[in-house]
Amino acid sequence: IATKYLKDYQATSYLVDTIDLKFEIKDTFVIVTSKTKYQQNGASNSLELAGSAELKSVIIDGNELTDYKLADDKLSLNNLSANFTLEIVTHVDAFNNKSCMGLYASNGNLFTQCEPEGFRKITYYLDRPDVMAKFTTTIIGDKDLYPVLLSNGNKISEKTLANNQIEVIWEDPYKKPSYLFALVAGKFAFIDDTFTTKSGRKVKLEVYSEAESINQCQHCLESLKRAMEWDEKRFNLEYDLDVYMIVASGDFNMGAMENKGLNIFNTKYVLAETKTATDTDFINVEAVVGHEYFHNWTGNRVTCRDWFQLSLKEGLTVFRDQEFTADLHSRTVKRIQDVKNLRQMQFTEDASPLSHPVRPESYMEINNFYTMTVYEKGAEVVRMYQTILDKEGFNRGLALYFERHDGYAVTCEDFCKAMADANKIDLSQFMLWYSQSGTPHLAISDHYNEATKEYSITFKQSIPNNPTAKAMLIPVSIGLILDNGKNIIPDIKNHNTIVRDNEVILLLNEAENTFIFGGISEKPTPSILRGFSAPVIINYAYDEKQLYTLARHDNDSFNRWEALQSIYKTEINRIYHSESPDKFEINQNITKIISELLNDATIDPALKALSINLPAFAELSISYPNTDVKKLVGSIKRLKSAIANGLETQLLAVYKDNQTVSYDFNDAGKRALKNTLLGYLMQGNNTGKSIELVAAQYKNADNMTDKIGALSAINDIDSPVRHQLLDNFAQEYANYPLVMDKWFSLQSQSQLPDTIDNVANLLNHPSFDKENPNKLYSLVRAFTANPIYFNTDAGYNFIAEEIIRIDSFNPGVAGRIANGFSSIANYESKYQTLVKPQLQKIMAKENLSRDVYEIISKTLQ
Ligand code: DPP
Ligand code: ZN
Repeated sequence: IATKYLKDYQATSYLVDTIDLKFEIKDTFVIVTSKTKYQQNGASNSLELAGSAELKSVIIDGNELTDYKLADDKLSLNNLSANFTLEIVTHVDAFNNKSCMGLYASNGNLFTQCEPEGFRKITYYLDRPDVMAKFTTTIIGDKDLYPVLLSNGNKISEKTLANNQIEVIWEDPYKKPSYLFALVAGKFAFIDDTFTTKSGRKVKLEVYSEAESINQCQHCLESLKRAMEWDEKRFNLEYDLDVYMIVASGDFNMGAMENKGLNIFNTKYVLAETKTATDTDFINVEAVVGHEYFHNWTGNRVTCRDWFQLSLKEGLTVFRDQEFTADLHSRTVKRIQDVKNLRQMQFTEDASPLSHPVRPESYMEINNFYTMTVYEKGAEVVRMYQTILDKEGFNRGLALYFERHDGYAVTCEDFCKAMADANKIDLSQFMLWYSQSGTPHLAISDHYNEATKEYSITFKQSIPNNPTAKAMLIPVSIGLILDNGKNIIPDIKNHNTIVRDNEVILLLNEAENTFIFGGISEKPTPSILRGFSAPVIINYAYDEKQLYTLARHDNDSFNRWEALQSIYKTEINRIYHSESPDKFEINQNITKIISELLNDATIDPALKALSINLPAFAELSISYPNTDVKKLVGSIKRLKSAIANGLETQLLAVYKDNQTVSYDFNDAGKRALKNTLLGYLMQGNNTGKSIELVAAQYKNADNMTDKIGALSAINDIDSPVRHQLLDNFAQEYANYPLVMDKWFSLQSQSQLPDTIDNVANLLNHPSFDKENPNKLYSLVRAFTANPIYFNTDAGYNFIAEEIIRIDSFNPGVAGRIANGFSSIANYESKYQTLVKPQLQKIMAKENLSRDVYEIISKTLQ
């Protein structure tokens, strides 16, 4: 299997002006005719087109070609003129396509997914992002089976043909790469609205879904309007077509797809209604709708030169959607959630054999690089530009980026250069964030000089799993706090610093940097990396008193949360390394500060919930080399139980205080706190009483958040109530596939000993669908995040067998599940010994996909 390299990039020998596509939907297949105008670009007169559909004919300038070369999914054409029109006919086996890539059927409707390389499953073309063309699409289908026929751009004609056929023509006036092409055909209901842009363009907004779920689409439509308004206000970016369509598909590999004017979404990110969706689902729908909408500028109007540059659009667009959520809801809560997610998912990826730079230098299968690193670390990289340049400077850079590159396919350097030029600064060292893999660590030491009243702090940067890495430009936001809790804005003596409003940002740029602050009356406590100003791990030897000072007095709300996390981590570490963990007695300062926090009426309940949430296994495991999985899971659990027992009365009182009478979305914070507390109570000694609480909450719940909260709380408890509630839930929601996904997920996460058998049996549950991506993610992939039961012989075997099964029809999903094996490299060696034969078994599968081959072979190294 060949590896592709960034350094080998070459422009194509021809470029495309226009492509006219015609789709004739037949009973068992689809005939696709593409008419493409090519023009020479350079000296070569040969052309290689990517494709894997059944090729029926090739016509150049009206003459049928018979001696073409077709091999390895490539059509080679030679001795071409400088300009020519190529007509290609293919037959696409859409109805048997289970890969959810290219043109495929889902529940009788047809959808496309072309990013990154699905277009080649439809026709033969220069299927790469730097070839941009104007698309016109004609769709012909049976009026009863396919009353709705959609494609990109504006609809220019619709007519009825003979034999109950309809023909619809769409024209997209904007040049685009093939990965943004989309087609939808089938039976749908829709809801609509309009949005008038700030320059007065009236845009039709339409959300399509199957008729039975159309009443769950309103939140999606409202979210779209909020996104359009926000992008105008925050970034001065306006929508550019007459219509914006979103169509929901129940079979979809990813979250959603930003096809020009015609987004196709996983139902998971469209449907949201209080009875069936949690508060988190509501926020996620809004965020993903925002994300895909924001791609219209960052991705579509300006796209990527090649797939190595994927983060150019994804990192930037994730940053934009994070800001959208932060502006509409709580900024601190959003930041904490994003950082938790980054630490659990991206730091672990970057500490694993699959570690790669934000801009990878090579790949076998680009589908494997839609990763946490490209997306989430990429978003942190974009956020650092804003931290260094300030919002105004960042917006100037973004404006210059669009001014220079609108309508083009560009690189991460082009983005960096726009930021640098618009602000007249040199950002060349910053580019290392795109090329160096691994999470930087900062070893920090400090010194206070009583005589001079100077405080100095020294940072040594390194990337442990990337020892040859060069020193990077790292913005570290810092504050100093005195023993009385006073936050001071220090008088800084170095050049490499930014002082703005209440913020001091130190710009680290060497292997070791020292910063000196003058006029400090006593040895202060440093509040380092405020707001998580860079995606790094800091090591500073805080003593206990300092952590409590930060947790109580830091002006930066993120770092108050962070200090509590450090307090919990210290305690978990004490349990983990204790000779007799059974005799563990909790440090009373912990229960005291949690008690204070819960009593503090000035703190938002959502933030309280996050503040008492302990760090997750995945996040902690990377700081325990050769992790003893059971011991670490047990240590976290022990701390949780100790908190529950130490504060039982108060937890119960606060639980009751946060119950709400009738559902209001704005009470989401209260629900989050209440459900977190229920989880705690369930881990305490008074199980009988807690089970009653769970049962009552489940019974009285008028929303999905509280039902799931009750089920999660009891999910690890071996009680008949757990079974009753799960059964009840399965009956009530049998007809709601997305709700059943939650049910499958809960069971695959359970810490009860029958989990493996149960998960294996659930594959045959009537509500399960062995070919549906959401189902596979919710049961099979979710199981790889169950530390206790996945990391067993039976657990590894189950996942290996599933990967082999799924690889035969959907390599994209199989690859995503295969990612689950990568974290084992960091665990005790017995786990590696156990998993090895399973990985070898996968490698031995006949016709193993590139997707799985790449991931497993790298994991085995
Ligand atoms: N480009 C999509 C997204 O992240 C993924 N296919 O929005
Ligand atoms: Zn995206």
